[in-house]
Amino acid sequence: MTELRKLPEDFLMGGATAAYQVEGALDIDGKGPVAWDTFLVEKGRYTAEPASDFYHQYPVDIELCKKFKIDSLRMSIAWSRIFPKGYGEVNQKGVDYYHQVFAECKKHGITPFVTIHHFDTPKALFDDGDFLNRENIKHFVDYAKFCFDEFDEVYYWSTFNEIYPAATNQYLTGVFPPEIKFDLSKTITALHNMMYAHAQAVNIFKEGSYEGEIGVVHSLEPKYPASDSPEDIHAAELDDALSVKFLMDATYLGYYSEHTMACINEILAANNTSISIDENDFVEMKKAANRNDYLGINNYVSHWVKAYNDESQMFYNTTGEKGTQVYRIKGIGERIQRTDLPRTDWDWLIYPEGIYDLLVRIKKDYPNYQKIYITENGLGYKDTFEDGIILDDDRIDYLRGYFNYISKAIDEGVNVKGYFIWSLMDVFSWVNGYNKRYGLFYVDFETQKRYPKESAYWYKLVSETKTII
Ligand code: BGP
Repeated sequence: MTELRKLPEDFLMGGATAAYQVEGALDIDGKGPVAWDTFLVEKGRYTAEPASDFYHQYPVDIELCKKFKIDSLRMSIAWSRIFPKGYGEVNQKGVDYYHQVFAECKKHGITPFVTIHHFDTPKALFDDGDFLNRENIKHFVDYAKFCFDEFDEVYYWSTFNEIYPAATNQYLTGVFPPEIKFDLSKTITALHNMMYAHAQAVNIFKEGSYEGEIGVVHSLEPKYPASDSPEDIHAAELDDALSVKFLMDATYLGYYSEHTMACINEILAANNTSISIDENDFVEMKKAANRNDYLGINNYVSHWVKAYNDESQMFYNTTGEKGTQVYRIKGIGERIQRTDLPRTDWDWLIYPEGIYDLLVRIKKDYPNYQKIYITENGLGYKDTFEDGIILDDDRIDYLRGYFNYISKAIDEGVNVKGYFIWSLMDVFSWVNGYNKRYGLFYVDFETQKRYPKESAYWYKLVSETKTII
C-alpha cells in the first residue's frame, strides 16, 4: 500500500465564491447595474438572480464553512454595491452588507479572503471602455483604496481575479460582454492596463498603514507542445507568453522581458495589429513587483498547442456537450483536444500533473514570489441528486489528483500555503448557467436549500487530518 500524502499543518483549506455568481439581489439596497445584468437578459438563457442567494443566505453558508472545517471563505466585493456608478457617491447599504458578512465570518472563526474585482465592473464604467479606458484605472484604484480604508476586518486582499480570462473572454473568445472576438490589440491593452491598476493598488496598500496581505489571482494554465515539431514547440511558447509570462512578468518583474515582448509582437504582427504601452507605467509596476505578499493561482486545465496560422476560429463549449470546443488563434496556435486524457463534459482536460509543473516553474522563474495560494480548482460536473444525496466520486478523484501534485510541489520546496476549492456551494457560472456545478454543497436553486455532497465530507476529513485520503 502506498503511503498517503500529507499537507503542512498550517495549510489553509478554503472555499471560493465570487459576488456576482452567488449573491443575487442584483438591484436591491442601492446596488448599481453591471453589464452582465442586461447581457444575460438579452441572451435569454439564464440570469444571476437569485444565483445562490448568498445576499441573504450568507449566515447559512458561513456556518457550513465552520461545520465542514473550511478555514477561509474566498469572496469578492461587488464594486457596484459600494459605488453604484463605479465612482462618486457611496452606497452605505452596500458597505453595511459586507461589514455584516465579515462579522459573521468572525463569529465563526472563518477568515475572509477578499477579491476586489471579479469580472463585475459597474455598467457605467464598462460602457465607457472598461479597462481599455485609462480613466477607469483611476476609478478602480480609488475603489480599492476605499475598501482598504473601510474594511479593516479583512486581512487578505486580492486586487483582481483572473486578468487573462477577464480580457480574453471580452476581446478574444468573445464569450463575455461586449462579445468582441479575436481583437489581440484590445486584449493585450486590457491585460496591461489591469496589471498597471494592480500595481497601483498594491503600492497604495503597502504605502498606507494597513494591516494585511495583498496579491493578485491569476488563471495559469500550463501549455505543452502538441508534438516535437519546432512549429508546435513555438506555438506552445507563444500561447504561454501571452497567457502566463505577460502576467507573471508584469507581476513579479514589473516589466515585460525581452522574450515575452518578442512573442507578443510576433502575435500582434500575425494579426496585423499593434499596441502602445506607456513606458512610465513600468515605474509603478517595478515598485509593486517585490511587494506582492502572495500569488493566487486558479488552475483547472492544461493545454496542448499546435501551430495555427489560418483565420482564428472559436467555438466555446458552454453546453456541456463533450467534444464541441474549438480554439484556434491565428499566429498563436490551436489548443487541441487530447482524446487520450480525461476531460469534463465542457472539454476541460483533467491533468493534475499540470499544477505541479506550474508550481515548480514559478519557483524557478519568479523566485521573488513569496508564497502561493491555490485560489481556485475544482470539477464542473452535472451532479445527480437523489433524495438529498449527492455521490460525486468523480469530484473527489479530481481533487485527490490535484492535491497530490500540490503536495509533491510543496515537498520540493514550493511555498504553497493553502487551497480554495471552486466552489464552496453551487453557483451561477458566467457562460454555462446552472447545470455546471462545482460546489461542495449542492444548492437547490428553487428553494435555496444546501445539501453537503460526498466531497464535502471528504474535504472536511482532509482539512482535519491534513492527509490526502
Ligand atoms: C474561473 C472564474 C470563476 C468560475 C470558474 C469556473 O475562471 O474565476 O468565476 O466561473 O472559472 O468557470 P466556469 O463557470 O466557466 O466553469
